[in-house]
Amino acid sequence: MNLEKSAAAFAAAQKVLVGGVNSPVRAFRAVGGTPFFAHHGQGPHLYDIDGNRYIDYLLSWGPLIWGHAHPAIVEAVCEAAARGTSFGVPTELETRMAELVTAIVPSVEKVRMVNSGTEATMSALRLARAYTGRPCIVKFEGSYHGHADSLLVKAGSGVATLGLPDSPGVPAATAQFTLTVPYNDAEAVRRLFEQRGEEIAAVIVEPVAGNMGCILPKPGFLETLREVTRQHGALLIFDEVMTGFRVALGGAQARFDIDPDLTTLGKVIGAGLPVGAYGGRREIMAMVAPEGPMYQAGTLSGNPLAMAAGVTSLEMLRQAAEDGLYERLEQYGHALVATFEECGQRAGIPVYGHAIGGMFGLFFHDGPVVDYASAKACDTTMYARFFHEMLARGVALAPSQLESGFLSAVHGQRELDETCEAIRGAFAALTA
Ligand code: KE4
Repeated sequence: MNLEKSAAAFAAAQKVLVGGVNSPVRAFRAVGGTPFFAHHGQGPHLYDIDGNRYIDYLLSWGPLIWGHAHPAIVEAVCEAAARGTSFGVPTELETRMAELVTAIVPSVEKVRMVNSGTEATMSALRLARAYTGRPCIVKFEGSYHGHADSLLVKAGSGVATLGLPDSPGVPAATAQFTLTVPYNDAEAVRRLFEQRGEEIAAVIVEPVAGNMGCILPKPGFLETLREVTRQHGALLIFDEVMTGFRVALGGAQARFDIDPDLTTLGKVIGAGLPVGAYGGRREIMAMVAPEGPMYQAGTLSGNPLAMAAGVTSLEMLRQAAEDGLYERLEQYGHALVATFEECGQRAGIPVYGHAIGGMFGLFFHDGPVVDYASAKACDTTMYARFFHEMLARGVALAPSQLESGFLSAVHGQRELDETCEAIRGAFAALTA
């Protein structure tokens, strides 16, 4: 596979961009080799600057549930841009976005738009501390909620991929208020609350963990979080930046029938434009300025281009959900995982996988992956080899075992057949 232009581009990028990238996970450090540089995308395909075409399962790490350059989204963004790119005063597009979010995610009675998932989770934590008057938050080992100081404690995604200790620059005085427990360990959460419940403002959880590979909640795990937080007067925050509008139209909370107190969103609601949001029960959101005393702000929050893209994406999703989109996405994911597992077993290579809605996990691990400990036990060297064998066959997966794969509404039977053929070829190469 020819990657000459990407190699030259990466060399140039590294002279002026830290690590040659604007986000660490894009540097391919976990899988080695040179990251390919995107030239353009079209539907399920991503094209690099050397002219290679990939069936894309990275999809910008989740936002592109309508694939690349969907005509309706491109048209909406162009029309919005022609009217101006930002105003600094309210627009009706922001109201429309909020009406869609609150209609589709009923636990969110009021919402605030921000510009990234990090801003959303950072703001939700501040709000939980303001509302409860308590200092501590609980997160799960291996979960990633963006790079706010309080959340860079035993974090997943790039922090785990790069094997970083908890990031320098986060004062111990801050990190001490972040309590961590293993994902899916409901009893550990119950015990922690028995010991320190009166200090805990909130539990923040990825209801389907997507940042240590894709890991499903065990039966009863989310229900226990809801019961224990309510019992101790703490808030339950569902970080649905990745799962929102992806594992079901109403997100994981609809899928698992849990009502969190606060929800954070991002990715899909911007369809590739910078966006985030946090929202929840009316009386909690009333704490946020200008209604209440908790301050949070943003020059470009509710930006008209991001709102135009997001409103178009959500309105199309509402219709597509009625036509069985999420069931189709999950069937596609299950078929992809089944081929992966069949090939692994036939090759004598331990593999494990699963799919839920429009996301999936492929693990080089013997048996279920249920938490950070089992995710870290995966054969990351084998994953790296698999990643490159798939890339050479025109399929782009996440460049790390500790990330998830994503599907779009425009991945069809042809893409599935080509992907399964590539999986068979990759395993043949792994055992050659
Ligand atoms: P951003 O600040 O990157 O928009 O969102 C942070 C975030 C919050 N919550 C969850 C559950 C997330 O998955 C993320 C970001 N996800 C990573 C992918 N694992 C973004 C990719 C990157 O860091 O470049």
